[in-house]
Amino acid sequence: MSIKDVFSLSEGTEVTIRGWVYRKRELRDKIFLVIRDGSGIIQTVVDKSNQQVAGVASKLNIESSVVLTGTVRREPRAPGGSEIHVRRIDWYYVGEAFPINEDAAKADSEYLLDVRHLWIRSRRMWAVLRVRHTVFGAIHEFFRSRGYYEVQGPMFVSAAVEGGATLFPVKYFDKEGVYLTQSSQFYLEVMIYALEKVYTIAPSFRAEPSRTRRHLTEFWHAEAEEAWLQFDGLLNLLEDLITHVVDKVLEERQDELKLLNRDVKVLENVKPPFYRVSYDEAIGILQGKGLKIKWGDDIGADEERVLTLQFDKPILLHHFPEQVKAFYHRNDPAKPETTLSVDVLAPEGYGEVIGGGERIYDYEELLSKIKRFGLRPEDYDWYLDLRRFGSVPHAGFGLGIDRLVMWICGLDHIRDAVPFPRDIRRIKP
Ligand code: NSS
Repeated sequence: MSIKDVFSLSEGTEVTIRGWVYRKRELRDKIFLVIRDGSGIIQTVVDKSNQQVAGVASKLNIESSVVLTGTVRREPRAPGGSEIHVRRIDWYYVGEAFPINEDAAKADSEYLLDVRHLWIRSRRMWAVLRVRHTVFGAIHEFFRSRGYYEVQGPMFVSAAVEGGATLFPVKYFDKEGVYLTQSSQFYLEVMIYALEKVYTIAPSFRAEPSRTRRHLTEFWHAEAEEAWLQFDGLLNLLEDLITHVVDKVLEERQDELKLLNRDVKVLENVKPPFYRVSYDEAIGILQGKGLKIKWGDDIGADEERVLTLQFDKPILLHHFPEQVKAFYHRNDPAKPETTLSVDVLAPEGYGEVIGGGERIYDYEELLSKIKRFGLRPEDYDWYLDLRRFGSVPHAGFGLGIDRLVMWICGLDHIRDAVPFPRDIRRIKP
């Protein structure tokens, strides 16, 4: 049975559990084995008077696998208030001495990345993976309950969505100009003409040349696109999505957040409305804080950090200047030097987790912006086609799921939000 279910059983019940040795302590007359499985951990006790069982127990290493049978005892000093008195060890695999000591390991994050295939078994990774599971589920649930269709775009593509600098070229038979996708957005824009409201959860790839706390070369991207959706509707949608995901994690993952030492107060505060701050206002706030930034500059990680520390909830930062946002963003007719764009910034210094906005739907407007940005219209021929046949106003966004998990779990580095992080130096394990 699952370890987590043992705690609700009454004293004396016989149980069989399967798992791995998490801690081991040997006294004169007893051996304590803390056993973990996918659901949790429990203390078990082997009495040395049972020589056969004690003989096996003393051979077991940290991370040896074991199936054991025993009786449940209430024990206030044991974690969770119950322990198992072992009667039999039904099966075991001793293996070699485990190379990671959890406490010592915390000091060396590069080493932990080298042995990520083993570090996955740590309580920390266990907790993060379970939060991640809930986050992915909550995103699907949110979109499906609101009538969005799940769709899939290709990963091999022929043009940039987010600028050429971070495109990954792929060797694709004898073809030139094949890349890994930076975003499924353009394909989602295609699919709204069949389904109106669509979303996808897929990897996106960016050739990020530097290692930062919040960039990976491969990340998980939740993207949505909706016909007829306009800017205000988009802002409301983003608030609702983030709120739903955070609520779900608070509902299902209290134990995991505690294990990660996450202060949940900030998460409990995540309710609409979020703060709506225009780019112009943000520049004013940042200048007031003494930062050297002027209108037209991009707002990077450092500026986002300063900004988010002023607020106790996520920020919807909107109306970026044309030059800091990709070409497909629709310029605001009321203020054409700016775009109908929005980034969602997570509080506590975390910063951008979502980028989105209204798209240009007019053919001539898109063509002239592609040219103004120095791009080649022929690279975007099918994307332009969408504006030739029954184009509609529409909007959408992309959510970096790993960044969201990083913030929800309160992690220092995005690498710890992902089971197998990929960055410029790391492609293994
Ligand atoms: O570049 S974005 O801001 N926007 C897009 O890709 C749009 N084409 C999405 C859309 O509208 N459908 O990326 C969106 C989010 C961003 O806010 C981050 O949270 C995340 O994707 N992102 C990343 N996460 C991890 N690592 C890297 N390198 C990364 N780049 C973006």
